[in-house]
This record gives sequence, C-alpha cells and structure tokens, in this order.
Amino acid sequence: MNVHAPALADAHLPDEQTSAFARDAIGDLSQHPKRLSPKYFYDATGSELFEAITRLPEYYPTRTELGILRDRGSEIASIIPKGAALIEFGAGSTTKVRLLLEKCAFAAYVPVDISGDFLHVQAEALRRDFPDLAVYPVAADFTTPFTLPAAIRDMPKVGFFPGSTIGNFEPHEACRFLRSAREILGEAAQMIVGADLEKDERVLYDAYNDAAGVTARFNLNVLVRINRELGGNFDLSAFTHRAIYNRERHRIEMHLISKKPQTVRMLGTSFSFRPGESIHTENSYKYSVDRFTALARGSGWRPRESWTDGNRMFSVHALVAD
Ligand code: AVI
Repeated sequence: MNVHAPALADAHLPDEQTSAFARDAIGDLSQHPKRLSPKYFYDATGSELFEAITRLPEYYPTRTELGILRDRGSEIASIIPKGAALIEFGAGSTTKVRLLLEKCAFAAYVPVDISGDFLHVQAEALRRDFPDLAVYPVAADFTTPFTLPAAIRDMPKVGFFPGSTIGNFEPHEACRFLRSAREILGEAAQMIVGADLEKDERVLYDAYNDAAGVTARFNLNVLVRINRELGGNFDLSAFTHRAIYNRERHRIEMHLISKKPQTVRMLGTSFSFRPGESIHTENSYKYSVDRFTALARGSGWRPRESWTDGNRMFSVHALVAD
C-alpha cells in the first residue's frame, strides 16, 4: 500500500507530475542522509535562476561550451551528413542549438523535453528564424525511452546533449542514458555531448559559490517549490547553501544545510533536522577527456572527436553509434 496516498488525496487535485514530486520528495527526505533530486530545481523560477547562473562571471561552462561550438563549428559541420535530423535531449535556451543549425545542413530539429509549453514556444521561434527547417517537438522525459517522430525515420540522426547535463547524472545513470539514446537514435547515429572538465578546485568552488548568491537562491528554490506545490512549511532563513568539491568522486556537491534543530512538515509527514544536517540536492560530475570517452565506449558509442577550449575548461565530444 502507498502510505502517502491519504495525504496526497487531501492536496488540491495533484496532477501526475505533482504526485511524482510528492513521492520523490517524501521518499528522499526520509533517507539518511537526506536528499532531493536536482530535476526538481527547474520550475519557472528555477529555470530563470539557472539562466542567470549561466551569465555569472564565475560560471564558465556555458560561455566556454558556446566558444567551442563557435570555434569548431566547421569541423562539426564536416562530420554531419547533409539532411540529418538533430535530436536535442532537453531543451533550454536555444543559443547553442542555433549555432549548430547555422553551421550544419540539418533538415529537421527534434527538441525533447518534459515541459510541453516551453517546447512549443521555442519551436515557434526556431521555425520563424529557420524557415527551411522542419521542427518536431516531442514532450517526453528524455531519460526514459520515447518514440521519434515518423517524419524523421529515414533521416540520419544526430543527438545533442550540451551543457554538461550529463554531469548531473550518477556515472551509472550517465551510462544508462547514453545506452538509451543509442537505442532511440539507432544504427549509424552520431551524438554531440558537452562535458565539464576537472580543473583547479578554486575555479570549480567559485563557479558554484558565486558572489551574487544566485546559485544559493537556485538551490533554496527547491524548498520554495515544496512549500508552494506540496504544502510544505520550510523556513528558508533556517537553511543555507553549501557547495563543495569532492575530489575523490570528481564532483561538485550541492547541499542545503539546516542552521538549527527544526521539524518541517509536508503532506502530513514530519522531517526532523539536526543543526548542520544536510539535504544533498545535486552532484555535478567533472570528467577528464579520457574518463568521458571511456564512459561513452562502455555505453555503446565510439568516440570520434573531442574538442576542448584552450584552457581545457570544458569538452565537447562527437560520438558514433557502435
Ligand atoms: C545543469 N547543470 C549542468 C548545472 C551544473 O553546473 O551542474 C546545474 C547547476 N547547478 C548549480 N549551478 C549550475
């Protein structure tokens, strides 16, 4: 029996996504140590805060990846078959995909994202700016199998997964995702993936502890979301943002730290916190080029090219289905 069902039934007509959020949040906050999934950062406010993060002076990944895509555009274009379909896993800002669409002769673009409304707004803008491009948005969770539009069945397929979002997966999840993408895209497909690189720890630390406190607001926003969507009573002033680099596990960890002993309620369930106790909210894995290509090899892909910026801050990989 689902022990949380009565509490959920009391809430205002939960849709499927809210029910999943409730189940995950209650399950994850009941763990030791407590945790919350980073996928719940991205409501409208969280997405805006993330866009603001990408413009911070300390947050180098977005502008560095854009630089690589811009500088290596012709090389990337040279390995893309004419008339191919570009399938983007997750669809945020269109800045990166626009660079590829300008340089390469794609016939179709398929953005795949759970947020259908957002997808359709982005799709309209791209249709306006690239009148010869067929745009087929797919509203789906890209981490699980989904079906590609029939219209691109006979086109060569190129997957696109920029932004080092792969770093937010645990290594076994990253492997599962790459295998699933390989299945979905099929024989002879290619894939372009952005992965953040290991580097000086101070640079990594600063990127997730910006002076303006935007990352802290982004992290705390998951509690705002629990309060609003799940009727929680988190006192935001009683939690503080912490991001640290875990060298052994090659990852930035984000936490929300309880400043005092406290009890929080959500959907009829109480969660007690000790002073200093953490909710682990995100991991952001950093790869070396070799560790990333080994991951790709173990997940059904053959690395074809790896590009980095001059300071070796970020990497973009072209993979071919094996
Ligand atoms: C989306 N993702 C790649 C970002 C990252 O760097 O791991 C999310 C983020 N978390 C804090 N700042 C940015």
